[in-house]
Amino acid sequence: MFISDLHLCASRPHITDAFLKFLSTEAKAAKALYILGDLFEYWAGDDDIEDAFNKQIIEGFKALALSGVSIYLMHGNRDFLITQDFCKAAHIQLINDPSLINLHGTTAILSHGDALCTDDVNYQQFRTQVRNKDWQAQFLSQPLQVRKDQIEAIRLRSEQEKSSKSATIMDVNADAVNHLLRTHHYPKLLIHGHTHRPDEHQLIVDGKASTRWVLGDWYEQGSYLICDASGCRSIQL
Ligand code: LP5
Ligand code: MN
Repeated sequence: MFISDLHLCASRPHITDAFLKFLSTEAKAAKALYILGDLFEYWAGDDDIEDAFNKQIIEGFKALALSGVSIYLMHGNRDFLITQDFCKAAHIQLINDPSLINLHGTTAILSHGDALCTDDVNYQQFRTQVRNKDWQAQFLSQPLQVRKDQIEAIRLRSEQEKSSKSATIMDVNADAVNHLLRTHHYPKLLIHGHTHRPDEHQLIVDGKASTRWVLGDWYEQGSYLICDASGCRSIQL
């Protein structure tokens, strides 16, 4: 099963409830659960695992993992500061963006998707800055509340800037998608989130067919992609 863009936070309790229910019911049937980024509305650092809301989520994952489901997490643009303390507590394995997996004999490439939005030049500059390890070390050296306040300021700025960006600029760039598929020897499947435009796109790159699955967000309602031996399909909760 594949999910992304849950944007979990204490101020959306109905989504938290839906997600915890998903972990204790549907997700138990999976061999593996892949979370392709933006699990949290934002993540300010692993010293926040003591927070009561975060603890609840960690316990949900732990119970699922102990029931025998492998859980994999990829960073999104909002929670790339998640590291081993969170993952160990939640019994989750952190995976790289992008990652290649064997899905019932078919190669799939997994990504959050933000790196494919290359037309969004301002965002890509911001991304380069905040993904820099030295920048992150300096940011994380500040007290938790100072970090949260700075993130709130960035969130405000991001929302302001997004309101003047076109939908096309904020979608994946076709050349970036083709380049990703080409450099990874044309996997049959690309699964990503980030754009909040759930869909199934058929592509031909250099004469080779691929399917690009875009996962939905969990703002209003949960959804997941399930891939079994007969193929992939999207399920609404
Ligand atoms: O997330 P989404 O889909 O709403 O929007 C993204 C891009 N925005 C972001 C910002 C996040 O939403 C909020 C912050 C996450 C916290 C990360 C934690 C650690 C970082 C700490 C920073 C202090 O990712 C948005 C894209 C959109 O996707 C579609 O792809 O358009 O990008 C923006 O709007 C970014 C602006 O274009 C550029 C912002 C420049 C800010 C410059 C200040 C940098 C100095 C930081 C020092 C405190
Ligand atoms: Mn995102």
